[in-house]
Amino acid sequence: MVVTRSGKYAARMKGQIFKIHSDFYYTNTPDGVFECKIREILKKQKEKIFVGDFVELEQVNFDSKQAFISKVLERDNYIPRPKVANIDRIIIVSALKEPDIDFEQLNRYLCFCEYYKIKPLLCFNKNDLAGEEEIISEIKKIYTPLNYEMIFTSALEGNGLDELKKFLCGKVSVLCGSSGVGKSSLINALKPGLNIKTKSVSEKTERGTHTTRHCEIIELDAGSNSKIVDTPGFSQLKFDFLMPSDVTFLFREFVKIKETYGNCKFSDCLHETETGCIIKEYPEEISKSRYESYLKFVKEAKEYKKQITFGGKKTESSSKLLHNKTVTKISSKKRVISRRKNNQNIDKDL
Ligand SMILES: Nc1nc2c(ncn2[C@@H]2O[C@H](COP(=O)(O)OP(=O)(O)OP(=O)(O)O)[C@@H](O)[C@H]2O)c(=O)[nH]1
Ligand SMILES: [Mg+2]
Ligand SMILES: [Zn+2]
Repeated sequence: MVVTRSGKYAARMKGQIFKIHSDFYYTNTPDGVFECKIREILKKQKEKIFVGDFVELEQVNFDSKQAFISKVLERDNYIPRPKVANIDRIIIVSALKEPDIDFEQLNRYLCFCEYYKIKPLLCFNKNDLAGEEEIISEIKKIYTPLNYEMIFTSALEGNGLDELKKFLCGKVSVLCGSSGVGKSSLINALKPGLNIKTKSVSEKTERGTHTTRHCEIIELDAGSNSKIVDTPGFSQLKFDFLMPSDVTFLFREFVKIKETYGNCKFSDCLHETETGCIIKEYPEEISKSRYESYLKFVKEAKEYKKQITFGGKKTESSSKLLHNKTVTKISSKKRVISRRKNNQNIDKDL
C-alpha cells in the first residue's frame, strides 16, 4: 500500500501493457487485466509508453479493475514504428502471391531488424497458391546465403504452422509485413476461435489500407508461453534517421565483403559509382534486388542528411553500435524540454 501524491491510499503492482486504445492502456497483472490511464506526471515528462512495456500500477479504487500507470520500467529493447517494447523476434511476413512479393519492403524490414538488433524470421505465406515454386527458388537464392531463418506457410491450409509455433515458443514475436499478406490470418490459424478481422486483398478499397489498426499482444497458449503481436505493418518505414554511410552496416553481404576483401579506396565510399569501390568489385556476392534496395535506402538517408544540414532543424544526435562500429544516429526530434521549463509547466497546471 502506498500514499499517492494526492494523499489517497493505493495498491501498487506490476504488469505488462498488451494493448493501447485511445487513452486507455490495457495491462496484464497477476490479478488479471486492468484498464489504466497514465498519471499526469508521466504525460508531463513526455514519457512514451509502448505496447509490451512493463509498468508499475497504482490501484486507487479497490472495487474496480481500473488503475493508474505511475512508472515505466526499463526496456530490453523497442521499435518506434509501430511502438512495441521488449521483443524477442520480428517475423517478417510476405505473401508469395496476392499481393506479389515486394523485395524492397522485405529488405526494409530486414535492415530495420539489423538496426534495432532484433532477430528476424522470414515467413513466406500463401504457399498454397499455384505457381509459387519459381518465386520460392528465387527467395532461397537471395536469402539463404545471408543466413536469415525462413519458413513457408499457408494460413489457409495450415502448412508450416507447426514449424512457426516452434519459433514462437516462449517468446514475444512481432508480426510485420505489408497489408494483405496474411498476418492476422496466421494468428487466427494458430489460435482458432480468436477470429481477428481479416480482409481479402481485392476488398481493400485503397492500397495500403490496413485491416488491423492497432498493435496488440496476443497470448497464443499458456502452456508454450508464446506471445505474438499483431500490427498494422510498419507504416512509412523510411531510412530517414541515419547517415548514408551507416546503411552499409545493415546489409550483411556488404559487411562480409568488407571483412573478406578489405575497404574501399575512399573511406566515405557509398558504393554507388565511386572508383576503387570494393563492393562494386564483387557483384556476384550481392543480388540485384538487394543492391537496388541498398541504393534506395542510401538515397533516403541522403535526403535526411540534406534536411539536417541545410534545413536548420534542431537535432539531437546519439551513437549506436552496429556491427561493432559506432554509427551516428540523428533524430528529427526537437530538443527535449528543459527540466526547469517542465517543472514550471507542472506548477502552472497544479
Ligand atoms: N490463399 C491464401 N490466402 C490467404 C492466406 N493467408 C491469408 N490469406 C487471405 O489474404 C487476405 C488478407 O489476409 P489478412 O490476414 O487480413 O492480412 P493482414 O496481413 O493481416 O493485413 P492487414 O491487417 O491489412 O495488415 C484474406 O482474404 C485472407 O483470407 C493463405 O495462406 N493462403
Ligand atoms: Mg491484419
Ligand atoms: Zn565502396
